[in-house]
Amino acid sequence: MIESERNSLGIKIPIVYKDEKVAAVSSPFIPPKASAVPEQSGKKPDYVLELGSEMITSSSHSSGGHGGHGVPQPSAGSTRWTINGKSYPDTEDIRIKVGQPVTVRFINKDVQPGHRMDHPLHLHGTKFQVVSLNGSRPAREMWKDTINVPAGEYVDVTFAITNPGEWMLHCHIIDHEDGGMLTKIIAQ
Ligand SMILES: [Cu+2]
Repeated sequence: MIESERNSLGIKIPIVYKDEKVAAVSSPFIPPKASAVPEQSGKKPDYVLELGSEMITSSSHSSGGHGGHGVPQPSAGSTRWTINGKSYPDTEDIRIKVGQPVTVRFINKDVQPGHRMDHPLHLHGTKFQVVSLNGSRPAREMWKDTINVPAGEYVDVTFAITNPGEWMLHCHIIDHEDGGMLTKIIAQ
């Protein structure tokens, strides 16, 4: 920002330098209270979602047809991105009860030679606790709404949805999302 713009906004920040030694002070950061979902670490997942992809051939394209959903059909030679082998809108909904904690495992099986792909999974409507990275508990309590699932690895997350409705769960890479790596979580 140039000086005149700064003046027009009325911003004045005086910076005074002093040639003095200042004693080190401890950080005012206070770690938040633990809010882990109880009994989730080490629990078997309620849902397992395998992430993958598949090259669309002209035959798979012509046989696929789910027109009427308003979803643009991918063309032959492009990639279909999948959850448990299916692309949205054919992916299976996850139906859960409002307020009930569920654990979902994302397994990234997108490991074909020359096509290893990470998938950053993003959940709408709530945050989730990361309870396992490849079967190991994270070193600290970890809450996110997006978690990268590296090729060949798996991640378990636990969440409870407090607002009823349909919430999207999808890869945050737009091509992957548009190509079908999306499902709905229906909380009732
Ligand atoms: Cu992806």
